[in-house]
Amino acid sequence: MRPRVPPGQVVTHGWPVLHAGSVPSELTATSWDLAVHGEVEVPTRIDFPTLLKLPQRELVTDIHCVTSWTKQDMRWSGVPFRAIAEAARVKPTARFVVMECEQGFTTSLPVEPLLEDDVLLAHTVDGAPLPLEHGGPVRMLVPRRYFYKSAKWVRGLKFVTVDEPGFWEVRGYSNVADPWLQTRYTVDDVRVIHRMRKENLFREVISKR
Ligand SMILES: Nc1nc2c(c(=O)[nH]1)N[C@H]1C(S)=C(S)[C@@H](COP(=O)(O)O)O[C@H]1N2
Ligand SMILES: [Mo]
Repeated sequence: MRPRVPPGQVVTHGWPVLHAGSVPSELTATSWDLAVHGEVEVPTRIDFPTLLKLPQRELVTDIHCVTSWTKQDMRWSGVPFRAIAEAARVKPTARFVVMECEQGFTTSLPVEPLLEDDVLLAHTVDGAPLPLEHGGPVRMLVPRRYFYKSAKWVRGLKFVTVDEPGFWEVRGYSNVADPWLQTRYTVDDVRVIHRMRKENLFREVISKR
C-alpha cells in the first residue's frame, strides 16, 4: 500500500502563503473574470456569477508544496476544469494549457491531466470563500501535482499547441511536478547550463531562444 504522505514531505497544520510578487488587493469577486482562449472553438469570458452557475464539485484532498510541506484533508469546492474545457470546445490541436494569472505569473500543464475530475477552478475552501492571500476569489487546484501548478488569482486559460513553461518552471522547478515521483527540480538542466557556461556556449543558447 502506498504511504499517505509522498516521499520527502512533512505534514503541516498551518497553511503557508507562498507566491512571487504581491497580493493583488484590488481583485474581488466583482472584478474577477476568466478568459478561455487559444485553441478552442468557443472563446469565452466567465465572470464570477457565471462560474457559480456551472457544475460544482466538492472534494477532500491533500496538497503538496515542493518546499516539502503537505497539508492534509482540505475540503475544496469549485468548477471542474473539464466543464470549462467542454464548454469552450477545445480543438484537437490543443496540447497544453497556460494558466495566466494576475501580475503576469503563469504555469502550464498538458491538457490531459487537467481533465481529471479532481482538477478545479476553486472558489471555496473548508466551507469559506477562498481567501485573497491564497489566490481568491478563484484559483486552480491540481492536487496530483506540486502546489506551484495550482495557479492563484487565475484570469486566463490559454490552450496552446506548444508548451510555454511557467514562472517557476523556467527558474528550475520541474515541469512534471509529480509528488509521488518526487520530480521537484530540474537538476540536470542546471548541470547542462553549468557546462555550457564553462564552454562559453551560454550566450549563444540564450540568443537562440
Ligand atoms: N499567481 C500565482 N500563483 C501561484 C504562485 C505564484 O507565485 N503566483 N506560487 C505557487 C506556489 S510556488 C505555491 S507553493 C502555491 C502556494 O499557495 P498558497 O499560498 O495558497 O499556499 O501557489 C502557487 N501558485
Ligand atoms: Mo511553491
